Amino acid sequence: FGHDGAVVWLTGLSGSGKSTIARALERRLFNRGGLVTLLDGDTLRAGLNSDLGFSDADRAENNRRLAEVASLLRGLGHVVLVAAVSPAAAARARVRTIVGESFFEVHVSAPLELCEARDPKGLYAKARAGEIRGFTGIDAPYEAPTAPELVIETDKLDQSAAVDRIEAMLAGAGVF
Ligand code: GGZ
Repeated sequence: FGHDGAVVWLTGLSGSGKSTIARALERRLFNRGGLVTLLDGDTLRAGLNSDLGFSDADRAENNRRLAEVASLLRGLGHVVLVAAVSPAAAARARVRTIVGESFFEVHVSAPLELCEARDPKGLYAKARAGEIRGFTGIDAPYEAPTAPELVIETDKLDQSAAVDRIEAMLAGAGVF
């Protein structure tokens, strides 16, 4: 029935707009009758991934678990939206392998200065003050994707245009 499953993996800096875009896309696909699930890295850290911190190994494990859950749901026909910083190229390559088919990597991109100016949770300020160590973009690396299926520049596109682009990508691939 309906549509095939897919995994849309949104990667980008904290404050780049991943969660906002994912929530808007979730609503849009749901309103079109889609079976859609949002897995937000930050939210799942409260439960499934509550044993994990922000070391490279823990982030890789966090990303692996998100990919495994996304893959299960994709198999049930869901369009799964994953929003996670996922800063390491190697961890994202593993994620792509775990999911296999119908995987779409979307780089939600904005200049660090803009993410830092947005600072929705005040985390950049804490990182600058040295209260948080190993914060992505400040004193931990973000390895930008080299061959993502899509790049969304949130300093240039508003939320609705960003969601349009992702919908068009899925439509172009015959997913939904
Ligand atoms: C990056 C951190 C950190 C550190 C806490 N580095 O903007 P947010 O708040 O809501 O999203 C960030 C979230 C990152 O969790 P993920 O599971 O997406 O990350 S990863 O894929 O790297 O495992 C941020 C908050 O948690 N946060 N400390 N040190 N982001």
